[in-house]
Amino acid sequence: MRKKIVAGNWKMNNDIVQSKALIEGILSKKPETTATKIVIAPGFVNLQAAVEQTRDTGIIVAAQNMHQAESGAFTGEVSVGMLKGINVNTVILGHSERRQYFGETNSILAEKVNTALKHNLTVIFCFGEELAERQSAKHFDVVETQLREALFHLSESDWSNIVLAYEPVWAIGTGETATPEQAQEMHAFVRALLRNNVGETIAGQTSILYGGSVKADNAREIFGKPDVDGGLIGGASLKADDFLAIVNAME
Ligand code: G2H
Repeated sequence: MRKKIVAGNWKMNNDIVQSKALIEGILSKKPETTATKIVIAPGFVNLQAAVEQTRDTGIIVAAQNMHQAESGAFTGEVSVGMLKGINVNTVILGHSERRQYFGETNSILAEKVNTALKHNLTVIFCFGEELAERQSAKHFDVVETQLREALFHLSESDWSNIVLAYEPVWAIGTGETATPEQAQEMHAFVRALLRNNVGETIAGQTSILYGGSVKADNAREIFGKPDVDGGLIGGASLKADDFLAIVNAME
């Protein structure tokens, strides 16, 4: 059975006061038990407080990035050991904003994934095509290259710590969402890629999330598709009610 996951990527939003208030809002209204794993990804400086605030609640706290080196002269960066030291065991890697604004390539991401897995982190790995690539019908090739270059060297056991998140760049923060059919088509393509390149077991077990302008009013239809196992939510994860409505849409 694949895990159902709804993850909130807060991006560069929420200071410590806002972060605590948002978590409080989520905790006060979240269903007691849920089949869906709830993940939140606050900014680095708010992670430790978030881990403490969510202890024993079932909510998983993730980082939005980490450096590929284990330590060293990389001013301003955050290492895997720093995350592990505060009990952050999940990291988002490869978000299109990291690729676009911070020059993260598939090969850098392969290194980041290796470092994260070496230290037993779970990786939420983002990928997705840009608008021009979809318009020129290159989206399947682009996605295949992103996955092949960053992930297809992994062993079968490594894959148990990988969650995939398909985020078409043209749908991120734009208000434009892929149709449920477009999401399903790409998720099915990715699952077939996994089947052919990694194996049937991994293809059947790997959760593939959709991300890109998911909102309370479109989540149910997208999540209803057979190869969509949840969502990576940006803007709509910044209000507890909106985020929880999306979690409920997964149930
Ligand atoms: C895509 C998504 C979360 P938004 O980046 O990763 O953001 O839901 O705001 O499009």
